[in-house]
Amino acid sequence: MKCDDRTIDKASRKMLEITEKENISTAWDRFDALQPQCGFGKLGICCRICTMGPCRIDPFGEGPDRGVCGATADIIVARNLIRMIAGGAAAHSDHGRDIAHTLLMTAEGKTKGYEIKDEKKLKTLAKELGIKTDGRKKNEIAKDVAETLFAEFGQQHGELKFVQRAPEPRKKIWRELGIMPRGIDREIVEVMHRTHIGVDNDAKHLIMHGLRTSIGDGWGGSMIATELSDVMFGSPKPVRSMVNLGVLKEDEVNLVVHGHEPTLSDVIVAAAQDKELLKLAKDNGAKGINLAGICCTANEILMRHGIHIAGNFLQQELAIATGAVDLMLVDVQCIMPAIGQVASCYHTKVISTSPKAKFPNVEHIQFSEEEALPIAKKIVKMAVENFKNRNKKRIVIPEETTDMVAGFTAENVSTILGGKYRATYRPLNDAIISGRLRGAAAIVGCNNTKIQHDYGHVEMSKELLKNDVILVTTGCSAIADAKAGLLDSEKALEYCGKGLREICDTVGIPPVLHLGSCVDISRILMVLTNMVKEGGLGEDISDMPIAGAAPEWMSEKAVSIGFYVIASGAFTVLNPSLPVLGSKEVSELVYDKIKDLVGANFVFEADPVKGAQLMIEHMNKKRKELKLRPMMYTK
Ligand code: SF4
Ligand code: MSK
Repeated sequence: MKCDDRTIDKASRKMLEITEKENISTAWDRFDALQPQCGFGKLGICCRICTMGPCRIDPFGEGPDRGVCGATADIIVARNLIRMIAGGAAAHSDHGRDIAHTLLMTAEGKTKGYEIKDEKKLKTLAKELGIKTDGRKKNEIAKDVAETLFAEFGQQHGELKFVQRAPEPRKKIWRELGIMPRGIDREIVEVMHRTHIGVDNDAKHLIMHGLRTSIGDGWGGSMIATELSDVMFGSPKPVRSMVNLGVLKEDEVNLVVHGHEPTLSDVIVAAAQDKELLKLAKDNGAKGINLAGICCTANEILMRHGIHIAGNFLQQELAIATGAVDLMLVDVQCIMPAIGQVASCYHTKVISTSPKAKFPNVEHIQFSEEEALPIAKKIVKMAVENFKNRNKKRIVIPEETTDMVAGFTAENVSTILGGKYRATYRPLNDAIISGRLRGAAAIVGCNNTKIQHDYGHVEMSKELLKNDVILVTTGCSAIADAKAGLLDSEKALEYCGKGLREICDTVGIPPVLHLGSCVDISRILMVLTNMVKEGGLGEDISDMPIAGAAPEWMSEKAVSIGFYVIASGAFTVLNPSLPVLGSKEVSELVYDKIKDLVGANFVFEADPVKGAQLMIEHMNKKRKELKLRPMMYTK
């Protein structure tokens, strides 16, 4: 595959020319080398749950139609799919658990380098959770909040606390369908039990439990991660920043953080400003210490500190290939096992830090909250000392950077729209009701070597903006749109329909609002809930002219997200397809019939513009059902 076919991003194209010339293997090369990939795996009809298998079902109906145990394609596909949900929900929820742990240790005075930054949010959360705040110190309140939310993971019966935030009709649907999550971990464990050989052998029954598990992620583990990160590290505010590989600096120490959790990266921000380390950088011939990020760790410190973003998922190896990254610090999730190998071609040190995640050819410095700041300083010092080892002749930093605005939340969107003294979603709802805006859409998720890098996100976003749809985004999708200029509050206006442009111009926001990392899709759930509560757009999320999409998804986390998004009532376009096409029953269920149960379904559409048009059609249908006014400017 040629560089231009691999990515639409100019900076990445330049780096791919370099990796090709230097014979450095990237994800795209490995993808090419793996062709053709296994057709059974793609269709979801390979089972290796027990050692009588692996069993593969013939998709053409000419060979075996069931495994050794008798499992049909429907059973095998459903089991594989909900195991993906369990993997994704576990990743998000364990992230939430780790933040709760940091909060608890901080409240007990056992950490170095942390403080509770948003006391107001802590108190609001405490009230919601029924924890007394009057006359109590913030650490006492924080301890109770952390313990209360810890209990959500192991709860055995009842309903999760944050699930209660959902609109009443939504909760009624979940209760009637028996998919209200009882405990976050409990539902994940039950997926593993049900999918063991010889347990749950009814495809629909399996998928319904997958929905329950995913709700425990979106309205449970992910929401805990978001809420407690805001409490610990501060709630984001709109912030200007820059994106793409051009944020790396030739004359400064470049330290790139990559992964997902904000716990270490947030203290790295402080350590990188340490006077002694800055002096050491100068002594080593560098003008300063430049911090940049990849993937969602990047989004976390972008949202709260405006730290520049070097790139999204498929740019992690390309950042190293600039020859200018002195140290890459990784924690968990979406970190390619290949980075150690790529780094070995350069002077770059890669340091893993999570007790849960080690990588080949990567040095490990274990992170602990008790010693967070000293560990962060040690890592920054290593980056500084590695600056002198650069091979200057091999440094190629693409010049591309784009300005962006990030830092939006469910709370500050209402202040931005309604003003400081009457924070409200009213202007947003009114703009939709009056036909100035068609609706709102969320575009989220990863990059995938099967799809031209960033093309899906950017083209889908542009088509929606043109049709007066306001967008919210997170994760690698946000980074793709930012590189294309869609998060720039002035330049992005040229892509907007007249109605959307009027709103963004008046309020001073970009038409694509960056809400943070993958766990922060929980913020999108709250935006939708607040829109329902504001009134005039129906009684439930599924009544509103809204939609979701993941046009380049690849991870199990994205499957869990997709399921909690449709369970919450949002029609969702996916590319690539879920690995379900080997089962008629599961395909029909997730791509159609599930809407009769939860009011929303998935659609698989490979063309992002067509995908956007499907979302627009869906919004038009909902507008008609709600008897909203005709669109003011666009059809
Ligand atoms: Fe084959 Fe059944 Fe074992 Fe799966 S569980 S590998 S279908 S025998
Ligand atoms: S990092 S899950 S590649 S969005 Fe959250 Fe990006 Fe997808 Fe990872």
